[in-house]
Formats: sequence, structure tokens, C-alpha cells
Amino acid sequence: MNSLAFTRCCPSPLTHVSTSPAVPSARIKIRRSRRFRAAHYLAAQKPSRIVAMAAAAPASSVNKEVLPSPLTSASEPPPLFDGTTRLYVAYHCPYAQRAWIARNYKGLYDKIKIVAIDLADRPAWYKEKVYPENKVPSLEHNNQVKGESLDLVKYIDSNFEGPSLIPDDPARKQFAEELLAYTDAFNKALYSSIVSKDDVSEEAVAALDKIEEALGKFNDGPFFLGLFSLVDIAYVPFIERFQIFFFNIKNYDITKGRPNLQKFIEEVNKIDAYTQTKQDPQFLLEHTKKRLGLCMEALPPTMTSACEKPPLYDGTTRLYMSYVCPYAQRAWITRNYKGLQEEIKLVPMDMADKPAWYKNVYPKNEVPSLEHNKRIIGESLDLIKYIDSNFDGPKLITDDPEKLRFAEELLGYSDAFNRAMLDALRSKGPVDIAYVPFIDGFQIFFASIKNYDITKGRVHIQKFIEELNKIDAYRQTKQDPQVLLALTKKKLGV
Ligand SMILES: N[C@@H](CCC(=O)N[C@@H](CS)C(=O)NCC(=O)O)C(=O)O
Repeated sequence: MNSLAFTRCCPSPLTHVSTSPAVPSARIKIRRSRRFRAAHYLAAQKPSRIVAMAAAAPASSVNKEVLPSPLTSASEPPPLFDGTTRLYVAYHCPYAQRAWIARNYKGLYDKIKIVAIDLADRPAWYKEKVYPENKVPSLEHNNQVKGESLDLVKYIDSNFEGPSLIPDDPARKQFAEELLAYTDAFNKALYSSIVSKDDVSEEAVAALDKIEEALGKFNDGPFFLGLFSLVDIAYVPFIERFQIFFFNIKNYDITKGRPNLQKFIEEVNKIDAYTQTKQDPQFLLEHTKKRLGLCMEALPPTMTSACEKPPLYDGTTRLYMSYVCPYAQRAWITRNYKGLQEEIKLVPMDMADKPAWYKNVYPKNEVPSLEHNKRIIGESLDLIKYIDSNFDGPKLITDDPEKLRFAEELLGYSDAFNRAMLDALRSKGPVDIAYVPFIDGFQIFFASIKNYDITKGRVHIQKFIEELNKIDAYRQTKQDPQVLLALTKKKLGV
């Protein structure tokens, strides 16, 4: 067995089936049925079954802690700083899951209360009164709020009772730090491969191989440091997701040819502290596909003058837009590209039959506008920058000063470009767009109205359109070209 000298006050996860804490909450039953364990074992073996089984019978229903419903923008805050220790989570968030597993593993069911937040309809008080970063997880303890999942795992480990999550052995301690420092790079390599249209990338394969090798380093247990530790907690929420995503999206079994990883998944699925935090794989898959723009979002219907106004300033972030407006499309692409489909709700409007209340929302009465943090922000180019710097997701603004200067120049030119293109469409004369750059819509209009192919002789523009059309965040915002053409013709009187 394992020689690793962890300070433990409960049995080793490898010797007992249940590894729930020594002093469990009265609300929790420790032992799981044989069927339940078998289901998890199989789930760990075969990714194809993960989705099917979880959908058929939620593994958690019998023995799990009764968890509170997520709080929304309509919910009152809990009595903050009243001495209760609270772990704020979102049930589907892998970062929050790390702190949640640590809390469970140390048997802190009664000491640390779970407070779930609905990230898609976040209560305003969470940012204002609890955690200004407005992310989960965060921990309210001793009149202070702390964040960052890996810091929280360490904090919970050293400030609360229960089995230690950090080994005493210096070599393992050092390896733990190395592996913790690698988690972001691991996640990045795997997520980038999922969103790419290509086969599983070399970087993703190398990252998985690195994990396989790390799991074999001490050769005395199925876990990274032998016994279950904070390193397993750091990786398992992501390994759980990557197994599902790679199998379903890339048809790639991450455990194939990686026996250590296979064993790790099998064994970690015997640990209740972890399995209690698992979510329905089908839900995780759909949620992530939506987030990463890998499937079409169901778009809300267009609002007309007959539609009532949404409950303004209730904490929901709303993008007021029109599906056929290219300015609104800029903000919409930004939202999609950054994976903010859940955080930023679309409010599409019929600009020909605009709801009267919109003028009170945004006195300029134009789209797009963004309702965020009790403010309304307008102007599409400002919105691209605002969304980029105030929300998570891939950065759209470069750090390179030279590129930044060029970006500003191009942004400054965009109005003149649009004017030149529209004037050219309106004019009776031949096309003169000597060096104007390009946006996708103009290709359709010029081809159809002027019988002019704007890509002809312009290889860069041609390539730009080709590549642009491979980006889901953009493709999802495209409208029927015939509808756009008819609208534009009417507008230009041609
Ligand atoms: N580095 C943070 C990341 C936490 C994080 O990004 N959490 C997501 C949910 S999975 C979040 O709260 N996002 C808030 C937002 O998107 O505004 C950690 O490790 O705790």
C-alpha cells in the first residue's frame, strides 16, 4: 500500500469503499449502494456510458447531501458576516467544484455551508457585498471573503479540521506545486483542441501524456501523489469534463493507451467527496457546447411595440440588439466569441416596430446597447472593448503596442469604410473601392447589386472571409443573405 505520510484522521480512500469524512453530517448517509458504486465504476470505464447512465438515473439521488437551489437576481442575500462559513459555488463550475470537493473530503458538511449562485442570473449583491470579482468559488470565513479555487483548497486544508490534503514528504510537496502550476496550461491545451475544427491537437495529446506520466511518478497509488490530495482535487473536475467532451465532440477516448489515467478515473469515482459534486454529464456537455459556441443557441423571438419591457436593472446583463443590424452584430459576435451566451442575455428588437419603452432604456433609441451593473452602455465599438475587458473569455485586445496602434487606426477607419461602401452601392457609377478593406456583408451586396466580386484580385480579403466563416461566434450571428439584401436595397433606395 501507500507509504505516503499524510496526516489523516479518517481511513484511506484505497482501503475503504466509502471515504466520506469521519464525522459526517446527519443529513448524509456515508455508504453507497452496490449498484451506485458499480454505476460509477462503469462510468469511469466507458465514456459512452457516462452520458447515457447519468441521463437515465442521476447517480446522486439516494445518498447525496440535500443541496440548496441556486440563488438568482431575485433572491435575498444570506445574512452575511453572521459567523456562518459559506462556500459560494455554481454547481456546474469546475473551479468551484475544487473547493467543494475539499470541503466534502475534510468532512466539513456542517462547518461550511454551500451557497449556490445562478451565474446566468446572478444576484447583484454577490458582487457588491460578497466577492467583487463576481466569480465562484468564494469562501466567507471569519468576516472575510477569499477566492481563487486553488488558494481556497489550501486555505480550507490548513484552516479546518479533517484529513490533510497536502503531503509531508518534501519531494511530493514540490511535485504538488509543479502540478498545480501546470493546471491552467493543461486546461488551455485541452479546451483549445475542443474548440478547433481539426483533429485532437498535438498539444492536447502531449498534455494528456504529461498527466499520464505524472500519475506514474511515485508508482505507489492511483493518485498523483499516491494518496488522494489537493492535486487530484485540482485536476479531477477538468479530467471529468475532458473525458466527456473529447469522447462526444472529438470521438477520442482520453484513457486509451493511458492506463494510469484510466485507473485514476476509476479510483476517484470511488471517493464520495468527489462523486457528490458530479453533475449530469449530459448537462455539462450541452452547457459547454453552448459556451464554446459548438452548437447553435436557441435565439429568443424579436420584441415588437406590443411586448412588455424586461425587468430592468434586476442584475441580469442584457444586450439590446436587432438580428439584422451589423452594429449590434459586432457586440453579439464579441459576446459569443467570449463564450458569454449565459451571462449576456439577448434582447432582440424589431427596429421597424420598436417597443416604446426602449427609449427610456437607451435614450439614443439605437441598437446595440448593453445593460450591465445598473448602467446602459452604447456604441458598438465601445461595446466590443467594454465586453472584452469586463467579462471572462478569450481576449480580443492585443498587448502588442504596435498591433494595438494598428487596431485603433482600423477601428477609427471603420465608419469611413462603411460610408465608402454604402456610397458606392448607392452611386450609379462604376465601383471604386481601390483599397477599402472588407466585411462579409458587403460581398453579398456588391455581388448582387453591382455584379462586382470584391475578393477578385484581393487575396487577403478572400482569405479573411474564408477564415472568418470558420469562426462559430461569427457564423451564429449571420442572417439570411436574401433578407439582408432586401433590407439594404430598401434602405439605399436601389
Ligand atoms: N481563477 C478562478 C476562476 C473562477 C471562474 O472563472 N469561475 C467562473 C465559473 S466556472 C465564474 O465565476 N465566472 C464568472 C463570470 O464569468 O463572470 C478560480 O480558480 O477560482
